[in-house]
Amino acid sequence: MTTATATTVLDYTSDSYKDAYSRINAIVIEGEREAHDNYLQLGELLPQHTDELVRLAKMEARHKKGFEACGRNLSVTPNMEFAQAFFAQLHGNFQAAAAEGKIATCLLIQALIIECFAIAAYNIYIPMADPFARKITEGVVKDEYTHLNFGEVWLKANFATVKAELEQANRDNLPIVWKMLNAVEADAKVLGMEKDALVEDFMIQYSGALENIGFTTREIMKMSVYGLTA
Ligand code: Y39
Ligand code: FE
Ligand code: FE
Ligand code: FE
Repeated sequence: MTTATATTVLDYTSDSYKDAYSRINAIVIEGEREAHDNYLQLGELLPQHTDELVRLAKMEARHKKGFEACGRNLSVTPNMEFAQAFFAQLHGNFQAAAAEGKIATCLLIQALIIECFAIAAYNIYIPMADPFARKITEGVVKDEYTHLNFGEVWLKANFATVKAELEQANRDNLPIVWKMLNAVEADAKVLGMEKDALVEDFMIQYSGALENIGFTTREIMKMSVYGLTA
C-alpha cells in the first residue's frame, strides 16, 4: 500500500476542498465551543476540581480560536448551523445528564467519547492538513490527551459506584458517534481522512480509556462495538 501525502493529492484552494472544509472546520469550532462550556459545567458539578476544570475550559477556548484562524487562512466560512445540528444529540444528552447531576455520564460524553473522537480526527488530519492548520492541530491534540486523562482519573477513582451508570451512558451515546461519523464520512474523505482510519483510531483511544478506568477486556469488547452497525 502506498501512502499518499497531502501535498500530492489535496488542493487546499479548490472549491471542493473549501466546501468540505466549511463543514468539518465548523464541526471542530462548535465542538471546541461546546467542550469549553461542558468543562465549565463540570467545574460546577465537581467543586473539588473547579480550578482544574476551568483551566481545561480555557484550553478549549484557545483551540476554538486556533481553528477559526485555520478557516480564515483558507478563506473558508464555517457552516455553524450544520455543526450545531451535528452535535445536537450528544449536546442534549450532556445537558440532560448535567441537570440530573449525573457526573459520570457527563464525563463519559465529554471527556471520553468527544475527546477520543477529537484525538482520532486530529491524529488522522495532521498529516493531510495545510501547513498552517497542521501546526495548530499538533498543539491542540496534545491538550486533548490531558482532557481525556482527567476523565479517566476521576472515573477510575469512582469506578465501583459509577460502573453501571457508565455502561448505560455508553449504550445511550456510542451509537450517536457512529451516526456522526457517517454524517461526515464524505467530507472527511475530501480532506484526506478515511472513515476506516477514524473508526480504528477512535476504537484504540476509547477502548484504552475504558481499560484505564477499570473495565475488563470482555466488558470493553461488548461496550466498544455498541451501536456500531447503527
Ligand atoms: O475536546 C475537544 O476539544 C473536542 C471538542 C472537540 C471536538 C472535535 C470534533 C472532531 C470531529 C471532527 C470530525 C472529522 C471527521
Ligand atoms: Fe479541544
Ligand atoms: Fe478537549
Ligand atoms: Fe492514533
